Amino acid sequence: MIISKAQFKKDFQKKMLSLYSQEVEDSSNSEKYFALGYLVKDYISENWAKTARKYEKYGEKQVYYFSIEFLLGRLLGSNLLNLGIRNTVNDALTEMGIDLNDIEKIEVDPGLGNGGLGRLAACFMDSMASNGIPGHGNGIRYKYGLFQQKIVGGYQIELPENWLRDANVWEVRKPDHAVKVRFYGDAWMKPEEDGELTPIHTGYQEVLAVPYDTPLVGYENKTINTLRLWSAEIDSVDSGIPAGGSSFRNVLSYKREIESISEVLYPDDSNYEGRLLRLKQEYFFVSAGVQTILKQFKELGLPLSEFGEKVAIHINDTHPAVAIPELMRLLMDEEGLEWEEAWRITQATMSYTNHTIMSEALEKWPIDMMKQLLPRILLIIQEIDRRYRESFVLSTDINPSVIERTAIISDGYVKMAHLCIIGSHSINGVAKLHTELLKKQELKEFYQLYPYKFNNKTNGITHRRWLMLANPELAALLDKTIGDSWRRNPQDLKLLKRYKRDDNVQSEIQRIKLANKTRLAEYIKAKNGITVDPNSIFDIQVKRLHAYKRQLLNALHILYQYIELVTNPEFDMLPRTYIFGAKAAPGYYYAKEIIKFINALGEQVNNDPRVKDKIKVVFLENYGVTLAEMIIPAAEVSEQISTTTKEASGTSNMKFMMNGAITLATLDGANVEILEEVGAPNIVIFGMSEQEVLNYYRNGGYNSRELYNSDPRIKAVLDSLVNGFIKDIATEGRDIFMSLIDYNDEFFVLKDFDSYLAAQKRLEDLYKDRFTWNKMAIENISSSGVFSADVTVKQYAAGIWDTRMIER
Ligand code: F58
Repeated sequence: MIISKAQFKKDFQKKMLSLYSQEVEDSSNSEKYFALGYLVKDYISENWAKTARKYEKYGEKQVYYFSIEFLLGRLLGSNLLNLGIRNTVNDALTEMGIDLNDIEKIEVDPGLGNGGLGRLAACFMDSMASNGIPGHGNGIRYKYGLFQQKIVGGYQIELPENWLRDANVWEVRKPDHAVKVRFYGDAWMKPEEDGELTPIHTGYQEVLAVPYDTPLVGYENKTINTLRLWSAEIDSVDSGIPAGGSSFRNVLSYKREIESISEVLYPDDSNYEGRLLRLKQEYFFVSAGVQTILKQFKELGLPLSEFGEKVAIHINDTHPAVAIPELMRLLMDEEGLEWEEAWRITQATMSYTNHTIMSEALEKWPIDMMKQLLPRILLIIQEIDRRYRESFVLSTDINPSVIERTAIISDGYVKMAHLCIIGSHSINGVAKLHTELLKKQELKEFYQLYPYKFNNKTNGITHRRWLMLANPELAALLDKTIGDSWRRNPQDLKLLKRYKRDDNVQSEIQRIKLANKTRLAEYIKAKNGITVDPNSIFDIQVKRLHAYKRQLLNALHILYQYIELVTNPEFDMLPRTYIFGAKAAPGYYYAKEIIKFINALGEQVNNDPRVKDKIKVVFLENYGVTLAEMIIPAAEVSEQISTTTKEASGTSNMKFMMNGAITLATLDGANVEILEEVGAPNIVIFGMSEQEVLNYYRNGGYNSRELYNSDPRIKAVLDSLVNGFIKDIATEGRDIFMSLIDYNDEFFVLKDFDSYLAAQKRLEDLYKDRFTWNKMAIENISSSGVFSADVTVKQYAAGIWDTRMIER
């Protein structure tokens, strides 16, 4: 979009007047944010409506990305950027004496996700719109996002994240598009006189699903797609009112029960009620979404048999898996199709991405719970399962035990990944290694049955948020050095390779990194009261806290250096600042203990004069998208140290690389492909190989106690967890010690310790030679283009969804 500064100023002043009846000069920053936000939304709306009309006119196939999480991050900056008016607006505001950065800071970062999975969905939304792919999101408008994390006395405290307290300028409530979702009741197949069976569902409770639409703005291409998030509301007092009648008290508690469906992200799943609520959430947004998609399709006037040619529904992890039986239900119960035709359409429509091989994360629902909550859906799943089993009756080469293991229903549970694989035409992993592991380990039997369904789509990130917005100085340097084609074609970043030895570019890269580090150092000082030296190495690990991600390995290495510093006069090291950011799931006790350990370690190291500022340990509270935008551009070392085979892909590894950090990594997830792209001299690899890890797991692990007894470094480090050397971790130190020794170190922290130490040393040696280090940084930036989500979504569009790009 093109707009002059003068026009913008006029529009802005007018908006301020109409919203607050006051002049811009008299307004607060918050008022300026809302005025600017609503104005930008006005700018967006024309093309939003036009995009929908254009899709309709050309009969474009639509993709609907179903995800229980969307971690969008703040939208003012990215919308201005993608509209192509950020510079104009910035200049105009500067002339009015207003700093755009101060205004952007007012926006609440909507934390509607846990981590990589939710953020991936958001990156894909940005990339689909930016590449003219007709792709929309479908999810839940949680009233409370992921908890706000506070660190008190070193412990994680969870506070509610009331992100909707002030208005959300981007969303549009569409009550006229509300739909009803049915829960509970009884369902059965009633035999008719003609021998047919009719599905009956009675005594259900109806919940109103009200959509809130958020525009997804494409980068300078006029495409505006839609993210539709559903909110649960009470329909009418007499629909499904519980026994006890409609007294005021009953209505109130009924209302509360209904609204709880879209109240919190990831309810506590340690009890039955919490798990039931999670299943309710899943069916709620899925049913609302599928109903709406079918209704819109019918408005096209095409036969239902063409549904799968006009609609793709993507199931992001198993949380939206009930989309499969739900589409079957609508096609059969509402549209009167036969099973076979409904099944053909459903399979053609659905595709599924797997994000983990951690078996505890593979969803399964007790049959009884599903029968209680979703009786009609269970009947359909049972029929899918029955037909699946039956399809093997005549085949002699399939072992019955394979059928039992791959069936959807067994051992009293409904296995959602199995439902996804059987009910979709495509299943993909999120990095090459991950997909290979699915094929040869976790889903091996399915792969043998349906090899043609399996494919890989390595994750990607949007370079617009993670480079253009997060690191404007680096973006400007790139424009100056290689032109700005990388903005539209991120793979053009490779043009930078030519400059890896260029003194000027090298020193600019170093200067920009220092500026970003200084900015982060100021934030750390303000938030944590810790003084860190921007000239020390900034070594960063930010991600969900999980044992397999091995924040513990990082912390134990710091502890090792600390012990050396205070006991070994010979020991020398470059000054380093270790920065952590991580939330632990509220019920994940061990992860919380590791947070406490890191904080206790920091408290002691940061205040021990013997350390002479060689080490600083910082735990930044409440890690999320906005914080990541400041942290990642300041990183020099990117810690990607998960136990090999456990991290499906990782995506922060790509963000760090794009911002010139050097990756310290195991050969896990997408790290393997980062190595392939950047080349061995430009990354530091350590740790066990995939084969070694798999062999150990097959043979029941290794003997960690032996290692403890034979490696004095490990012994010193572990002993200091339990002998009072690190203060204030009596319980945590003991538990961590036990997890590593008595419970045999499930994630090979000690097994990889030696190799990790050696890698850390190599890294330090590389850093000493600034020419080499800067060259490595440049190689990383210039090799990062293939990890743009633009590349990834185009692969999804061509290989899975069969959609066209209508622009570019
Ligand atoms: C992540 N999964 C993977 N799950 O761990 C990561 O390797 C991958 O890069 C990313 O997906 C994108 O593919 C992930 O973030 C969750 O957040 C779960 C959501 C459901 C509740 C438990 C956490």
